[in-house]
Amino acid sequence: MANPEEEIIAIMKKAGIDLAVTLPCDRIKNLLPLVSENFSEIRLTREENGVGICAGAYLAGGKPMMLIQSTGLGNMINALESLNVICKIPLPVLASWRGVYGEGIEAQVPLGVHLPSILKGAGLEYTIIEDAENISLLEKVIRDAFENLRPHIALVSPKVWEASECCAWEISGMPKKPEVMERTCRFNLTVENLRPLMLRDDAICAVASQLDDEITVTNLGVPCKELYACKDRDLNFYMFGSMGLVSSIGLGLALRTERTVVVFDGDGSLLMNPNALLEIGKEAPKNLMIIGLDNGAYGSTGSQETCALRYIDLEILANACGIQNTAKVNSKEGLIEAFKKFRDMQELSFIHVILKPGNTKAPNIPLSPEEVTKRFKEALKTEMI
Ligand SMILES: Cc1ncc(C[n+]2csc(CCOP(=O)(O)OP(=O)(O)O)c2C)c(N)n1
Repeated sequence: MANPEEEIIAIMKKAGIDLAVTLPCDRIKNLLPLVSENFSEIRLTREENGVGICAGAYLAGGKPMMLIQSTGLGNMINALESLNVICKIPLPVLASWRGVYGEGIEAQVPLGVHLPSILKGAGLEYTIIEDAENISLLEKVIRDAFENLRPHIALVSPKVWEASECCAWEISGMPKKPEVMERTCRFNLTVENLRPLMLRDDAICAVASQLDDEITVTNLGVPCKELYACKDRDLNFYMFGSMGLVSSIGLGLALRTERTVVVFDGDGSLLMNPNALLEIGKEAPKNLMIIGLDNGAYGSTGSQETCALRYIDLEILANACGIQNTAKVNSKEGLIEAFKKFRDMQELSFIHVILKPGNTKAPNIPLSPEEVTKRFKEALKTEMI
């Protein structure tokens, strides 16, 4: 009989999974090298980002799946609810369920024990896979997620691996690799401070005036309304929640389409989840452009000051995360020039736009999250990698 690890790979392949998004757990350390060998993989720095990346990949026609430790569900719940549930975006998750069976780490226990009731209370679908005999339940988990357009979590007990003879981890040489790898970080850390001259809406409309067949993904709150009012298109994906994940959604999309993906992110959101930029810098898709709309404030909630105003420069942050093509602008002309330059260059880029705080009175978007999702996915169908 095959080892459970191999059975899981076979199930994922049969289900047509084409992207695995992972963050390690010791209990699945023999599964992960097989995942790397058999699937396109993105290695996460935070599980929540995987929710965004997988949503982007799905919207562009992909069949992604996450493989993580169950603790990661603790930082995914808001994203699952305010992105997948409301937009009806499927996501199968294999979660190595810690804290309940044969647990040696006390810190794993409280969340692990309560997870089933937390997931139930949150209305999220889950299936417990107790032992190796029940691995085939994973097939149903994946099918249910894609048929019913919802997240479905497989809580996989450590008992599953007990009799396994799989030694993929040792063979992979994973523990040795970091010692022999050369470090290669390149930085360009000089930036100019610019004065804010325009509003977020001016910046959004300036970029919108240049859009042709690019995809846009826009941060939650007022920026979506401003883009909708300025230039609604089927190729605009508007976010309604999942703060901090707009650039991750852009990454998931960029990896599966040849179109240029233009992300409108915000300073508050980038600073809520700066590590989203790490996965982006590492994957470095050539067709992804992030426009960091920096008004130094949480504009949509009343313009409360963020750290971007005085303490951190977002261009340097992007650069430090491995995004080498960056620019800082404060005028429409400067923004359009940088936009055209990076679009033609076809390299991963980040435009830091210095703005005044302030919202326009753009009305609410008269489309439901589900309508936005359907319309966008349909518009993308014409061209897939
Ligand atoms: C997890 C979470 N915390 C807080 C909020 C409330 N919220 C919605 S939009 C927003 C401000 C976003 O600020 P920024 O990214 O700077 O964009 P801006 O509105 O300034 O363009 C906040 C705090 C939320 N939706 N989700």
